[in-house]
Amino acid sequence: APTAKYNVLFVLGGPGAGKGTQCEKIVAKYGYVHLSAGDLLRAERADKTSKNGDLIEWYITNGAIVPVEITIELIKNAMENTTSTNSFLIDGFPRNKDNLDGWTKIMDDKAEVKQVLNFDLSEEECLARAMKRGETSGRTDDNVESFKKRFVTFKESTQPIIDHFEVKNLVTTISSVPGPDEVFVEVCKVLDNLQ
Ligand code: UP5
Ligand code: MG
Repeated sequence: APTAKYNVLFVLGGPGAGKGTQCEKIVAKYGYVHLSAGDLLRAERADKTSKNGDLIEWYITNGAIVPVEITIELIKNAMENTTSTNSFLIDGFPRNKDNLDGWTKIMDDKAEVKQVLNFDLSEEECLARAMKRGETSGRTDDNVESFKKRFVTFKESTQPIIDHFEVKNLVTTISSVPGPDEVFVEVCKVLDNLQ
């Protein structure tokens, strides 16, 4: 029998805009499985048996986007290894045209993108939050130099992907200025209307 397609929500927004924070809340209330592309890449980088560790480290530290062949494999494996649900939050992906083309090629017939949540926060606020988190995160890209590169990449490469989904009427943009609980109220309005 044909299996149902995966339900996917993409979660986008600038570096430090609150994607991961809101995804945790969505998981707790709605039971999606959260796949952060950045977390998957950091785990792969930490895996001593991976041949891609050094390459991933270079891209992350430089705020650049890892070639999609690597990222899509990690996402696809994580989806296929999940048995509890077929609904996924994909956080921080697709970030550029290479990512989108890779997704379309590998996943388009297996997954339906129901919605794109776009968390909106100014560069100044994103920087402030990332630097504060950097005091404890241990992330090699939570420093001013890497952050500036991440933000340029977001504006130049990721915003056009958000625009692409906007044309398909799939995007809801939510301000990340208020506190996490207030932002989540707006997220719930979107998710309560999805089926
Ligand atoms: N915070 C959160 N919400 C708040 C609120 N409403 N009010 C006040 N504070 C709030 O939040 C950041 C900080 O802000 C936290 O301290 C939080 O408590 C506070 P977080 O939820 O972590 O924000 P998030 O948007 O998830 O920030 P993150 O740094 O994870 O975003 P990035 O997009 O920069 O990082 P990601 O992990 O997605 O990617 C990292 C790198 O991996 C990329 O730069 C790239 O090099 C690589 N990558 C790829 O190459 N390909 C991919 O597909 C994905 C990643
Ligand atoms: Mg994150």
